[in-house]
Amino acid sequence: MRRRDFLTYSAATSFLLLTGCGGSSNDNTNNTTPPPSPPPTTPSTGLITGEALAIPTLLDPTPVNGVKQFDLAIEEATHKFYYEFDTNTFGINATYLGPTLLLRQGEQVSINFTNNLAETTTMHGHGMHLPAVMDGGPHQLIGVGETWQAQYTVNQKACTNWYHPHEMGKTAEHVYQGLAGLIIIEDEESQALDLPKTYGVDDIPLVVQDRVFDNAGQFSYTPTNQQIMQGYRGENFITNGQVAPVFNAKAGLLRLRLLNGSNAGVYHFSFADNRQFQQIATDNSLLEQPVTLTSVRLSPGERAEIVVDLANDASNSVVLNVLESIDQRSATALTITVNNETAPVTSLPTSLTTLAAVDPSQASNTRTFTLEGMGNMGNPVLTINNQAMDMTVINETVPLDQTEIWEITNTMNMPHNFHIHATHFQVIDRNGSTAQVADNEKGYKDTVFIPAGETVRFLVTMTDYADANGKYMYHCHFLEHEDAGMMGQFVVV
Ligand SMILES: [Cu+2]
Repeated sequence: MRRRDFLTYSAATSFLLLTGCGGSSNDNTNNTTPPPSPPPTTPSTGLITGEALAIPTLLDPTPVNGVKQFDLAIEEATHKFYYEFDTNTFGINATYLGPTLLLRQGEQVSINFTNNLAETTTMHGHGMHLPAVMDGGPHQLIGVGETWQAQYTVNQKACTNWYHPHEMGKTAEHVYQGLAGLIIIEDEESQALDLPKTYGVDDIPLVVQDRVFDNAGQFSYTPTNQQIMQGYRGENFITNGQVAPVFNAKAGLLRLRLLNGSNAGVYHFSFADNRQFQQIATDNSLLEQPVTLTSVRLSPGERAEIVVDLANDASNSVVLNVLESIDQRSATALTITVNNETAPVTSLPTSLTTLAAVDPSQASNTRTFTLEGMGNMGNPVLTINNQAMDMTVINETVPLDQTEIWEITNTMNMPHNFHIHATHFQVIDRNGSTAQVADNEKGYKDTVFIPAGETVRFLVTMTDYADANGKYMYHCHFLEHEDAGMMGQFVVV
């Protein structure tokens, strides 16, 4: 464990010890008559907490000539974060966030986004392996009142992806307003595995974000130049659009699909009692075997599927905490109340999938990317290889079917990450050391965290969709950084 990480985990642990003392009031071991409890008070102001977890709707597709058609409407809305305020938001078929799309490998889909906002936006399939024109990046603008269709054949392994806007210079603000939703991909292998997989019952999506609210309970997306440089983070953590919600689970295995949906927070998820859990999937695939952890780090855009064993927790509560490690803020992400029913799955398979071997000697080329800060506090400009994102420039031309090493160096004194469109990659090493690649990042990834001053290398092959005019993006997924220029374009030929 590197020293920086050790400091972070120490901070997380001391927080857990503190919150662990709070305890529940369900202690029945004392036979003396308890003092009369005060009458329950219903708060009427402030953030609403402790509500039943909102599970995003699983959107029913309409079959049209063998194509599964999903219809989504991007809309202005108001959402209840506060008792006394209605917060102005954007949502997708909802007042905040959007429905979950369940796709199966090999099927044809048409995902239709209608923009009912008063401004243009886009909708990108993050983690999706698809043609560039269906990617929903900055070049696929959806005009006011228009419908844009992402039509493709699902062509990748089982994983948890997501969709969110990606308009040049507007991504951070549009995501902040509430535009994001999950895409769950299944394949024959994942369906055959004895994993918790009943959506909303033992397979739960958790989109975790942080927000700043103003005095009127409105989102305050007003980053200063300094906050653009450092990333815009808030003190209020929300899970599926709620503060500290509660989910009732059966005693047994519970699968949580975690998405760091924040603009610029580095999240460490752990349980208040510091119990072990298993990570079973990274961004773009299952892991070959479950990996045992007590904390999992996700930078913006990254996903992890974790499984927690609640078999011995009937009638008790288990708390999932989130620690944001840049600002060192922590919160309850979810309280899980465990009932007396037995969950259908009580043990995990030991083998989950088979992934490509990580063999850097197969690479024909190394492509280097340097993440840099330019400009100044009055005019923050963030670049990759000395270039700020320019819609008219193709920064990289990548040959089809050739394995490459991409080497990303973060020259700055702040963390970044690196996300690529088009396909997944596999991390080779960190700072030249394969030992620094954690077991839980050995699955297929599309976003990788890069601490200050460090270098990450990954192996990537563009296997499909050659199109000299089809622009894919690579960028830092700290959304303020992306919007301030830390992004580039590549084509596959
Ligand atoms: Cu960044």
